[in-house]
Amino acid sequence: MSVPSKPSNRNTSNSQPVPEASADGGRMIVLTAPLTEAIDHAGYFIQMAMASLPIWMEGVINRKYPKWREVEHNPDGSARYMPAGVRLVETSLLREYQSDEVVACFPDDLHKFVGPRTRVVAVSTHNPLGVTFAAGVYTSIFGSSKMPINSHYSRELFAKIKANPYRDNFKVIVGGSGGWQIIQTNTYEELSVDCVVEGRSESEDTLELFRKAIQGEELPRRVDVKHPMEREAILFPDTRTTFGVVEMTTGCGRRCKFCVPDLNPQIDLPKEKIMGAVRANVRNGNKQISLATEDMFIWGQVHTDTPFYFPNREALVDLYSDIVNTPGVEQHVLSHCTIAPAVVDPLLIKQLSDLLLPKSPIHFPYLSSHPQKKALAPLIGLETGSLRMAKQIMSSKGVPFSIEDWPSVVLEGLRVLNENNWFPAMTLIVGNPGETDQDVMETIDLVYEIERRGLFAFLIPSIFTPLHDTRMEKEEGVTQTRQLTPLQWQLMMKCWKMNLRPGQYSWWGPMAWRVGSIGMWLYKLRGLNGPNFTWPLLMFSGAISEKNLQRMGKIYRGKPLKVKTRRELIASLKPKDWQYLRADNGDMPVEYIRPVAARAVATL
Ligand code: B12
Ligand code: SF4
Repeated sequence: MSVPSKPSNRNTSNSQPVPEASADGGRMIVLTAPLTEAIDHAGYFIQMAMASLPIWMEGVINRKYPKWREVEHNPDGSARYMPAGVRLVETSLLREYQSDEVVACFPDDLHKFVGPRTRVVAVSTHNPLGVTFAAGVYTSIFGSSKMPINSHYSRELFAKIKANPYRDNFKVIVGGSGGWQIIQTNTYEELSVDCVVEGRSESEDTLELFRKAIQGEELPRRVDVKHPMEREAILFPDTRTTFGVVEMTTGCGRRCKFCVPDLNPQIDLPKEKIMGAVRANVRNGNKQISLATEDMFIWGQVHTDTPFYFPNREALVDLYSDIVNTPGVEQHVLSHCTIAPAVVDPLLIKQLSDLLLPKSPIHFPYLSSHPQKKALAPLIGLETGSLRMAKQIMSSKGVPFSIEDWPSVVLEGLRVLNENNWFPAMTLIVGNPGETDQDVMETIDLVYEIERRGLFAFLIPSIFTPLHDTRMEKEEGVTQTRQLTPLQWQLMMKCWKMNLRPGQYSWWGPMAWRVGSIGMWLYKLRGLNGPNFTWPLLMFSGAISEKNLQRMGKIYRGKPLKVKTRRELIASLKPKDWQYLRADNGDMPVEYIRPVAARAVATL
C-alpha cells in the first residue's frame, strides 16, 4: 500500500495551528476518547457534572477541581488510563495487530501518534453530543440547552481529528455507548466521522471493518455488529481503565422497554477474569475499582436453577470481598443496580455494606451513620410512581414482586438501603409518551412519601429520550423543556429540592438557594423554560412555603401512600418463589414455614 508522506491541504472548519506529525510516521491505529470521558482522578461526579452542566459553567468545575485536566502518561506518551471501551477495542485489535501498530492516547497527544502511517483513528464515546437523558435537561435548567461541557470537549476532539494534516489518509471510526447520537443527529460530516459501530469490539465484524479501513476501502456510515453470546468471548484488558472500570455483567433481564443495555444478552462474567482485570489496574497504578454492570445483583445467578432476581448472596459477598481485599485497591465505587433485591435479601445488603463501606470514597456527613460518614451510592432506576405507566414501560422492573406493588418495593428497598448507608442516585423519567397529569401526580405522591418517611435518595429526573433500538425508539415524549407541564416541572424541582436537603444544614445554605435560584430565573430561565416553570422554581427556592403554594393552587403536594411492609410483600409472592428466599431475613410466610418444619420433624 502506498503511504502518502505529505500532509494534505484538506480544508477544515478548524483554524488551529497544524501540529507537527509524529516523527516515526505515527501508529497505524490510534485510539482515543474525549478528555472529559477519560479523566478519573476527581471521582465519578466530575464526569456526571460535565455531562450535565453547560459549557458556560465550566468555571465552576475549574474552581472546584483546578487540576482536572492533568492526566498521566506512559513513558512513550500514550495514555496511562482510558475508558474501558477504548481498552476493549485495544485488546480486541491486539489479537490481530502488533503492539507497535496500535496506541491509545489523550486528545492533546493525537499529533504525536497520527502521522502518514495512520490508517484508522478510532474514537470511543459515551455521550458525545449530550442528547441522552438527564444531560440535556440540566443544561436547559441552567440556562442553555445546547452544549454540555462533555459535548464541548467531544466536539473539540472531533475538530482536532478533522483538522489533522493527514486526515485524508485515515478513516475515523466511532464506537461506544454514545455512538448512536452521531447517527441520530446525522453529524458525520460536521464531526468528520466515516463510520459508527454499534456493538462490541470483540466481534469479528469489527475486526473486518478495521481491515477494510486499513486497506483504504470505503466504509458504510453505520455498522451493527453482533454481541458475543458466550461469557468466554468477552475480553478483559490487561491495562488501566478510567475509574478502574471492569465489566461484571452484560444485559439485565428485567426487560424495561426504554432500556438499551437490556438488549444485550444476560451474561455474568467469570470471577477469575474480573480479578485479573482488577489486578491489571492496580499493577498500572490504579487505586480505584468499579464493576460495570446494569444490575450487580444478577452476578452469580445467571442461568442457574434459581431465577436471576433472587441474588446469590455467597457469590456476591465472595466476589466483592476479593476485590476490596486485593492489595492496592484503596477505593471501590458501585455502579448500577435494581432495588427489588434489597427487599428480597436485606442481609445481603448488610454484608456488602460491612465489606464495601471502608473502601468507599463517598462521604455523606449529614446522612451516614458510619463512623467516618462513608456511604454507598449506586445508580438505581425508579422511573415512575404511576402504576399505569410502570405497567406500560417496565412491567418486570420489580420482580419477583408484582409491578402493582412498585411504590412499596421502592419505599421498602430504600429503607433497607438507607439503614445500611446506601444512598442511591435514583433516576426518574419525566414526559414518557402518553404521560398524563394523573401519572405525574402519582410520581409526586411517591416522592413526597419518600420525604415523609425520612428516606433519602438523590432523585435525578430526566426527560424521556427515545433511545435507539429500544422498544420505545419510535415514540416521542417531551422534546423541549418549554413543553413541560406545571406538574412535570414541579416533580423535577421537588426532586432537586429534596436532593439539596443535606446541603441545607448550613446557616447560609437556604438563603443562598433562595437568592441564587430567583436570580437565575430573572436572568435567564424565565424565557428559556416558559411560564410553567415559574411556580415550581419558587417552590424549589423556598421563597414561598409549599403549604402556601398549595393553598394558592400553584402546586400539588402529594397524598400519603398506603404501602405494604416487607412481610406483606413476601406474602404476596407466588408460593413457588418462597423456596428461593433466605429464612435468616425473617418475614417468611407461615404457609411456607409450617410444611418445611413438618418435613424437618419427619426426617428426625
Ligand atoms: C461506568 C459508567 C459510567 C461512569 C464512567 C464512564 C467512563 N468514562 O468510563 C460514569 C459514572 C462517570 C458515567 C457517567 C455517565 N453515564 Co455512564 N455508564 C457506565 C457503565 C455502567 C459502564 C460503561 C463501561 O465502561 N462499560 C464497559 C465498556 C467495555 O463498554 P463500552 O464502553 O460500551 O464498550 C464496548 C462497546 O461499546 C464497544 N466500543 C466502545 N468504544 C468503541 C469504539 C470503537 C471504535 C468500536 C469499534 C467499538 C467500541 O466495544 C466495547 C466492548 O468491546 C454504562 C452501562 C454499561 N453497562 O455499559 C453506563 C452508560 C454507558 N452510561 C450512560 C449515561 C447516560 C451516562 C451519563 C450521561 C449519566 C449522567 N447523566 O450523568 C454520564 C455521561 C458521562 C460523560 N462523561 O459524559 C448510559 C448511556 C446511554 C446512552 N447510550 O446514551 C449507560 C449505558 C447506562 C444506562 N443504563 O443507561 N457512566
Ligand atoms: S432494570 Fe435497568 S438495566 Fe434492567 S432492563 Fe430495566 S432499565 Fe434496563
